[in-house]
Parts: sequence; C-alpha cells; structure tokens
Amino acid sequence: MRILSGIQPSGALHIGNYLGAIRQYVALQDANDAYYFVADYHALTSVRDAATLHKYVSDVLVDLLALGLDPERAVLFVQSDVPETVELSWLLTSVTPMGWLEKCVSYKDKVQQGLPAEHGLFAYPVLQAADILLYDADLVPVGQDQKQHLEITRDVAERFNHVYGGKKKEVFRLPKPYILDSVAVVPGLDGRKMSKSYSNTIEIFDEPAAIRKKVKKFVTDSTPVEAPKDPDADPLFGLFKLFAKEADRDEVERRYREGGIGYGEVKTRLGEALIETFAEARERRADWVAHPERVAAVRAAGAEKARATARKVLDRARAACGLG
Ligand code: AQP
Repeated sequence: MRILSGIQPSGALHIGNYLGAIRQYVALQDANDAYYFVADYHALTSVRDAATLHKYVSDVLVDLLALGLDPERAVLFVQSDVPETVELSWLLTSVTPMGWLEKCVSYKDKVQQGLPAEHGLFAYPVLQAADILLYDADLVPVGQDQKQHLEITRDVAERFNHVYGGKKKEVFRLPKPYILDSVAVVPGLDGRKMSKSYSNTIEIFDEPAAIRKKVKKFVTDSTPVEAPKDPDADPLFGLFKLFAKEADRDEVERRYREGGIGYGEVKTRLGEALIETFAEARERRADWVAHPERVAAVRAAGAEKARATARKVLDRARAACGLG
C-alpha cells in the first residue's frame, strides 16, 4: 500500500505528534511504500520568519530520522521541494465548493484562537488534499484532528473524478485515514488535546530536566492521596499508560482504584517513562545534528523520488482537465 503523511514544521514536535502520527509512520514503513514529508507550505500560515522556518524544517527532518524514519525504507522529503503540490492544489481549488471549507472546525478554532482569517488558513484542507492525492496514497496515518480534512480530501477527489474523469479511468485514488483509537487524541498538560496552540505540550526532545519540570505542571483535581480515583477519567493516567511499562501501568491503575497513590508520584513516574522512551532517539538525534551533510543528502534524495511520483500524477490531472 502507498502510505503518505506530513507534519508541520511549526515548532518543536511533541508527544501528541509522536503517538498520534510518527510512531505509526515508523511502523508502516516496513511493509509498505511510504512517503513522509515536512509540511513547510502549511507552516506558512503560522510561521512568519524565514530563519525560524528554515530552522524548524531542519529540526523536524532530524527529529523524524532520530525517531526511526529510515530513508532506505521510506521517502522522506520537504513539501516545498515538490512545487507540483501547489499546481495540483489550484486544480483542486477550482472544483472545491466554498461550503465544504466553511464547515471545517479547524479553521474556525484557529481564528477563534486569534490567528488572522487569511485565505491560506481557510484553503488549508485543499492544499492538504493536494499533498495526499499527488502521491496516489491509499492510507494516511494521522490523529483524530485530521479526520475531517481527510473526508474533504476524499470528497474533493471524488468531485474531480466526477467532473473530469467521466467514463474513463478515475483520475485520483481515494485515500483512507489510519487513526488508532488509543492515541487518536493524546491529552496535553491541561487535559485538552495536546496542541502547540494550547501551550499544553511536552516536547519529545526537551532535555530530561525540562521534561521532569514540565510534567509537574499537569493539571489535576484535589482528590487526596488515600482516596480511590478513576483511572479511566484521568488524563494524567491516560498519558502515563501510553508510555509506562505494562507492570508499572497495572500497578498504578490498581492503586488508583484502591486509593493510596498521589498525582505527584504519577507525574514523577511519567517524566521518567518519557525520558526512558526517547533516550535512544535522543542519542541518534545528536548524531544527525552532528552531520548536517547527511541530512541534506536525505532531503535531496527524498525530493527527487517524491517529485518523480508527483509529476506523473500531476500530468494525469492536467490532462484530465485539458491543460497543456
Ligand atoms: N494531541 C494529539 N493527539 C494525537 N495526534 C496528534 N497530532 C497532533 N496533535 C495530536 C497529529 O500529529 C500529526 C502532525 O500534526 P501537525 O503537524 O499537523 O500539527 P498539528 O496537528 O497542527 O499539531 P498541533 O500541536 O495541534 O498544532 P496546532 O496547534 O498548530 O494545530 C497529525 O497527524 C496530527 O493529527
């Protein structure tokens, strides 16, 4: 199967990105034909400083490599290295009804949070549809927040196929989301979805001391240590169980139900579990950082492979609608 997914270079990657998406990227690269990209065109809606964007793009490339993306097994590229993306986006824009974009909750959320109501933010799902359709993707590993955008991608593809495909072969392949229930919405420090916009994130590659400090900020209620607590209703335990070893998870869960465990202890154990989980990746990251020429080579090779695939699909779409 062809796998495709992207991640924005709009700040340091957090553990919501890891569990909701990157872990699946790594798992799916073995038995599939996988394409993963750093979505720098998308980040233009929020990052407005050239040097910062440059830095974020190389940071995300390095992070993905450190977390286990293997350029021998997956195509790792930067979105803007494939300018065909923007041309396809326009072809799709031309058949996308306004109403489909107007109903997108992500746009409304971001404007409510204070982001300017710009066209790029509004049309973001069309660019995302281009990202996906350009590679004939079958499956798109994402978190729950991207589900609606995936539906729009399918709708746009079907509409283009209907308008231009006619009785002939379909122009675009219809992709499906790949969302794992257990990590569809990873909670942040305040119990809401972990998200850069909510400033409730724990960064994957923070220094251990910073991770220990950050987990202490997890918002909890005032149930006393000795009182029983419901682990299923507690976002702190929800996060802990995603990183803890099975025996630790079972022990903490039992003590929640019986009473006798305080949130302070759970926070400390969560911090240690996170540090341990990413210890090897942290070492690999230092190695990639020390060899920027290797990262540049991965990027160049990824761009070449991605462009070759993209060109074929774009030519198909151009021919279908009478361009060229
Ligand atoms: N909390 C989360 N739980 C599960 N999956 C998540 N993802 C993000 N947060 C969670 C998934 O990570 C992938 C890459 O996300 P992105 O680059 O599109 O960033 P994002 O969704 O924009 O991440 P943020 O932190 O939530 O950024 P803002 O605040 O800018 O919106 C996606 O597959 C996403 O689902």
